Amino acid sequence: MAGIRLSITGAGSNGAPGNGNGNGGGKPSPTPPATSRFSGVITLGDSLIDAGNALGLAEWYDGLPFQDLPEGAPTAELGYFEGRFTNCYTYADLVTNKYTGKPSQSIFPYGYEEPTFGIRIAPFEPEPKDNNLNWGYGGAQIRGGGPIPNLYDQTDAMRDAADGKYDPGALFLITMGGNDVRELAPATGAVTDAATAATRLQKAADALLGEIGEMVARGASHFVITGLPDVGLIPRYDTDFDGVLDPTPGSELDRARTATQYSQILDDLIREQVVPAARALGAEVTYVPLADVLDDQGNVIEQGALDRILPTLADLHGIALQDLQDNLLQYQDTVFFDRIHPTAQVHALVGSLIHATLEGMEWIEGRPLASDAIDLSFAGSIDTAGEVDTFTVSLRRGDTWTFEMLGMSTLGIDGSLADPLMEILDPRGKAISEFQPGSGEDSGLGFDALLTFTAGRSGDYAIRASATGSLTGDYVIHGAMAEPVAGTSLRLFVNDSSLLTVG
Ligand SMILES: [Ca+2]
Ligand SMILES: [Ca+2]
Ligand SMILES: [Ca+2]
Repeated sequence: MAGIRLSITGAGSNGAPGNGNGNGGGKPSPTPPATSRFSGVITLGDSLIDAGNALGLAEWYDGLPFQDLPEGAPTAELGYFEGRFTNCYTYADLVTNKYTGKPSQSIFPYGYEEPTFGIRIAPFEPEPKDNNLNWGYGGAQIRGGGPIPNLYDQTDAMRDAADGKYDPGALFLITMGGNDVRELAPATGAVTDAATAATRLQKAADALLGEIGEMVARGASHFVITGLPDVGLIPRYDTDFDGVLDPTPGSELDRARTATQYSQILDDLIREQVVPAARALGAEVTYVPLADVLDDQGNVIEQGALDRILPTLADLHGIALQDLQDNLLQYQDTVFFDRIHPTAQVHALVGSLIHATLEGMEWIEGRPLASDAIDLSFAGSIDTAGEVDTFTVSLRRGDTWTFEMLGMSTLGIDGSLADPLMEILDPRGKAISEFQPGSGEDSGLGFDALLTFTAGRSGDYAIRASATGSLTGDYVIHGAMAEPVAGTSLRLFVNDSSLLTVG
């Protein structure tokens, strides 16, 4: 921005009055949030939320070819992140981290029963007792069989670990059903006819309600249930990789449309039957649709999470929204990490929507600062849980500044911090609490932070950059002054561990 004179006067600690945290950095003290609505977050489901169970299972099977697992094994060699079916944390991890200060934690091999004989493979494994357990497996169905634990198997193991009693203060997050649909409308192999599929999907919905009912009877009282994704959108339906769903009868387009139709049937059953019935049992249930909710005429009556984040993805990738919506298969890399699963960026964006919905807060998606508006930028990294990086800027009273701390939600780069946290101390060392509307730790895109405030006095302000919970990763901070004022000067102090660029 023209008219701003920057002078970088040094690095390291500074003499700002009342600011004893000038050089920040390197104090690992991850703490759960001081006030959390939930005492824990327990996850059940499939590859969208798996935190490493399917990978553990694939490695245990050893001789079993990985392709026998419906999803394939999410190994690090293929770019998957710590057993997730994506390149960083999932939305379940990020919601769990909000409430417990930790991402979701896999439980394999606890409770896993070898399917041929029904014998537990790790009978002496201690019962996991943490408040962030994840029982989900990639490839899992609500009702299906096979070597992958379905919902019954997952709840059986969970019940054993909890000695039959669930924490009434915990949140139970459930994402399931996509694989039940995929089995009925696979990309290759026999497609199940509509009447049979309807019966099977009704049984899946009934099974889901049955398990939730048992969980409620055992003390569970808070649930967040995601609707089904539109399974027909997954690029795998383009089996010949030509970027087009071939329209010949019975071929790719037919299968994808059938998968969309079956997804919608199960989604409707969950929303219209399972959720109200669970509420009638006394449970507090938050339902977050992933795909659009349609009426009988096919009109959208509620946008699903994917449609709500597509404008962001379109903006970030410089694609017209309509073009992206109409040609998702061609632009699949904007949404999908592999040919089935979303990117970690999509997970972060969706996670922030789920979190805002749970909190009953407005979901604020402030766009990043335009590059020509940025007056200064820092890049840094939270390398250990609990680390805080501090940057000091000298501001003049009356000037209005926006600072944004960007991570996975905006940058979408492997290794990006998935939930940045930023605090600003005034020249007296007091945390600023008065920000303009639209400011907050998650007010940027997804979980990225965006704070706009007017400097109440002239002097050195400390920007304290950290992560929510125990996350680590890379970030950038940008600052922009609302209106250029001739003659404004700005001093920057940066701790040694960070890079500084001034633009
Ligand atoms: Ca094709
Ligand atoms: Ca946001
Ligand atoms: Ca945040």
